[in-house]
Amino acid sequence: MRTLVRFLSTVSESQKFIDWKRVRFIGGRGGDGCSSFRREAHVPRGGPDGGNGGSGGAIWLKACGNTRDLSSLKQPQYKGENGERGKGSNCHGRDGKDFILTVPVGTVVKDNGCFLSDMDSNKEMYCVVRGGRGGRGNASYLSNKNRAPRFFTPGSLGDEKVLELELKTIADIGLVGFPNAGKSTLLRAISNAKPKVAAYPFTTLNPHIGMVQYWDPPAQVAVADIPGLIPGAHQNKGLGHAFLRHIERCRGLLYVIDASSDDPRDHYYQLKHELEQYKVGLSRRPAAIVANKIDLLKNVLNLTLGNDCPVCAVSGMRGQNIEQLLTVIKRLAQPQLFA
Ligand SMILES: Nc1nc2c(ncn2[C@@H]2O[C@H](COP(=O)(O)OP(=O)(O)OP(=O)(O)O)[C@@H](O)[C@H]2O)c(=O)[nH]1
Ligand SMILES: [Mg+2]
Repeated sequence: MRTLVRFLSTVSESQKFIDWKRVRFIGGRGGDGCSSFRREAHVPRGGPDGGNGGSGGAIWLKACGNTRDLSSLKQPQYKGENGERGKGSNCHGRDGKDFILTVPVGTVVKDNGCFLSDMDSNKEMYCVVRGGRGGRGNASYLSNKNRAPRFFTPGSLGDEKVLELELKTIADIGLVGFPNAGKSTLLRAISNAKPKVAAYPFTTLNPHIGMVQYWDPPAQVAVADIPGLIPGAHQNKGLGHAFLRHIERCRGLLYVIDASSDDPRDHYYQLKHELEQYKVGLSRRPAAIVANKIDLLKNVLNLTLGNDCPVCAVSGMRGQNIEQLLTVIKRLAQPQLFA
């Protein structure tokens, strides 16, 4: 995970982040069997010696912690290697090589919307299509009834599937908030990630993951920063909808609110509403409100926010109350430690 984070933080914001792809996979064709007879001086009736064809290569997906998104799958179609034909002298054809494509950890494989696999751990492999079987050579048909078979079977075609690959980032905690609320500033303050921070909305265009390190007891918590949501995000307004899937798997959520805005309480309820509209039950995940930018407030006590989850008033920019925020994150990510 550490390498992933170091890798992610070096990726520029402008680079396109591809988290959905439809790809055609075709397994390699099996090699045909061979029809041949042994012909050699002083060996009368040498008999059938046609070898079997090799099997076609399969295509595998491999989850890799160093892969950021699905942009490495550049082609619309991938084909496994064909198996070789069988040859005379009982030579079997070589099997087609398997093809391994790397995808990021958290890739979900679907066939026409039907779930096939969730590649949620590093180095996990999933076979998307198998290659075809090699055909039989005429030597394999030799029997007492037929001492000179001439027939052979052709190799069969490999599987063919058009699959959807969808990346759902894996993190323990997700930061959700309106643009400019200070999500990226907070991620910089608590973790090793370095997302861009600027005073205009939609600075963050791609999800970022930061690792928060704890020492007592030693633990790491992955926190995801996604692009800002706007009202109507669940209907694909702004950048929201496309990125909400990256917080679907989070164990806990942090609603980051700009405490200096006119109605922070309303922001909180709007965010909850967006999450619930996107996926039923998402707004009921264990959560905390992070009231950011308290350095801009004259009196923090006047701050009114939702009363259905804990509130943590911080200033990401000044580093105020960050210790308290770290405790809240730990509690959300690892409730067993605080039971
Ligand atoms: N005064 C003050 N300003 C802050 C604080 N946190 C963030 N900011 C400022 O708010 C602006 C937006 O911060 P970002 O961290 O980029 O906000 P964001 O939520 O990631 O924004 P998007 O990526 O656009 O959704 C920047 O100019 C920050 O310097 C804070 O605690 N106090
Ligand atoms: Mg940001």
